[in-house]
Amino acid sequence: MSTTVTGQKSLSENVEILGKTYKKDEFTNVTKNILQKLDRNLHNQHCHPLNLIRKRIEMFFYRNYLNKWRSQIFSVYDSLSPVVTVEQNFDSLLVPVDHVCRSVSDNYYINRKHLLRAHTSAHQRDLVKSGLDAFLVVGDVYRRDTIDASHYPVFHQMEGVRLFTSNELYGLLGMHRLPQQFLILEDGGARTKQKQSQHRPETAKLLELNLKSTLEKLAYHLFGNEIEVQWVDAYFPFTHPSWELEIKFHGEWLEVLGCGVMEQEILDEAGALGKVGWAFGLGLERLAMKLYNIPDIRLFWSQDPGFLRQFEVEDPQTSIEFKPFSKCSPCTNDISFWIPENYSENDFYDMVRNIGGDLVESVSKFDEFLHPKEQRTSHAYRIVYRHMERPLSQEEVNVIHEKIEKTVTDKLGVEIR
Ligand code: FA5
Ligand code: MG
Repeated sequence: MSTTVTGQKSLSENVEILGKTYKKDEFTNVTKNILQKLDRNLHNQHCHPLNLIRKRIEMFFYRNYLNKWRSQIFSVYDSLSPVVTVEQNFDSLLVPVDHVCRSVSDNYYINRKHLLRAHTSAHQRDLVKSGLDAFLVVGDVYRRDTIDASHYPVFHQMEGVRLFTSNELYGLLGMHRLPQQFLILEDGGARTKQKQSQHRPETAKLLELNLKSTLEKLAYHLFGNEIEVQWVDAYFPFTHPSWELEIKFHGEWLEVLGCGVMEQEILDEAGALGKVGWAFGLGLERLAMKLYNIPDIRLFWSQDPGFLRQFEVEDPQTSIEFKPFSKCSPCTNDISFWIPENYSENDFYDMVRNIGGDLVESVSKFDEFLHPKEQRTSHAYRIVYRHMERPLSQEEVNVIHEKIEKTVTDKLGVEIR
């Protein structure tokens, strides 16, 4: 027997995920709690807010991007397996072998070859290879991240990719019948802050303008013209140049997507010779929080009818303002301990989430202290517990908190102060 999605613990060497068996190794760090999320498919659940918002976005791309025969150019993939190879998630996207984003402390590895995708970009290369020029991918993604109102270890992304031939791109300026190689510089010009070496400056600029205007129009389509947006320069190994889009949410800037001009090497590798393209990856929860005024990212996982019923509408374009169905007060408990040498903060966050489940609203480090004589370090964390649907008693919280103390002592080798 093996550890299955339903979580029966056993002694075996294998993990079974979505009907396939994987051999565990020293990389394996997927938890039962995380594997249970694979069955949920919130983005495909009728009338779930993540389903409504993805439909709104798809509608935007279907209506506004048509070919000369007036049929839509974008196609949508929403059921690709979240189990991907390290090659798909990182190598195919030119992520350097020693890049920190590959580490076991940031990802959910099934074994050294497989992991739960950390982003929908993991499918870019394969879909381009299959011959597509314009597509959207919707799916659940997994990251060992901090926990707060806008971060959760499982969330949903939508990836968008659009490729252009020379005529398609320069056609945007009304220029047609250009030679195909006009996009690409054969002699490889210089790579600068603004462009890749193979791209003409005009090619890079046109892609940037088309990408940014597409995403700004999408933001106005979702939120209306009053929305405040700003572009921030960014870095991704698979795009250059790259940007992030931020929107104002509750008075603060919230990053909602990353994007950029696709690295030509990826396109060439995928066989899209002579084409250039842009790509973006957006966070569906972040956009839905803004659109429906949902205050906490954990609410998306609620099965409470008080939550789900508010989104039962025929037409995804219907405007909905989420009304909190209860405001139960939180319980706050602190935990502090001396850390051992090989301590990883994300191991601690995972353990807290595993034991406390969705009762854990946030975990934050509020103190770090190096003992001058003993030369050892202590960390202090504040854990906020809150139930979304009913009040929690301090006794109930203490039981969980003590279990956390015991488990981190046993498993992480910390010493409670
Ligand atoms: C990426 O994941 C890139 N793959 C995006 C991309 C695609 C860039 C294509 C270029 C081309 P990033 O790690 O910034 O980038 O995540 C993208 C979005 O996912 C963020 O802007 C945010 O909206 C959302 N996001 C990231 N982490 C979390 C989290 N822990 N919880 C909820 N949403 C998150
Ligand atoms: Mg980012």
